[in-house]
Amino acid sequence: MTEVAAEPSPFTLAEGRTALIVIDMQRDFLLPGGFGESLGNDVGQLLKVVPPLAALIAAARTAGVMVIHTREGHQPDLSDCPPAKLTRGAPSKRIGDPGKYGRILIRGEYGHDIVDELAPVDGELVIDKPGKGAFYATELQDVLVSAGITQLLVTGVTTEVCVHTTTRETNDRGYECLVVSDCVGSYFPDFQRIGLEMIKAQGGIFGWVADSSAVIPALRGLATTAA
Ligand code: TIU
Repeated sequence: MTEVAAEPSPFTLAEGRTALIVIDMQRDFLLPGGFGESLGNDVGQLLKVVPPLAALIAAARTAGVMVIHTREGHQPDLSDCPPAKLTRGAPSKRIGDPGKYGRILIRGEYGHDIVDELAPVDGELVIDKPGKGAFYATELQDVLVSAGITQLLVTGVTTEVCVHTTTRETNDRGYECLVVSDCVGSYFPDFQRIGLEMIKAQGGIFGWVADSSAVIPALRGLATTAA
């Protein structure tokens, strides 16, 4: 059975055409002392995403579903960070400042990398992105087209920022997206709830929503079909 009990309607996983995208599960967003906390956020809100997402990633790997990780961050010289992003607001630390886990949101720093529990395995693609959306200034579209991917299971943080931006980008490029509700997280409980409602409203204006307990059995079905 490869059908997911999703909202607003059932979603059928297409064998060989589905990828799992794991957005920005980086120490900079999840751990105290990183970029997320510098913006004034309670980073503890995001940690609950890790256990269900680890289980979902494991199920995808078993099913032979392509797993793609993304990381938001910038070159050490900040040449890919627009001034509008660099100077926005009044954070306790700015992008590029020294932080607890290295320079804030800078590629190659410990804080920029993915948390240990969700570390990519050999052969999995890691897309480094300078923006909130995973398509902007990255190779993602080329990768998906050459792999024949038409559907994305969308996970990661934060629901209303990089998950939403990426889901909207995929929608405009013709992909079908299922956002996995307990595998995305927000610093703001209200934004989490409303962010998910916005995806599935109006007959699924941006896509579908289901939790991992509905997606994992369908992934197992995919593995059985493929065997
Ligand atoms: N601040 C916030 O909620 N998110 C980001 O800045 N980036 C991502 O969502 N990855």
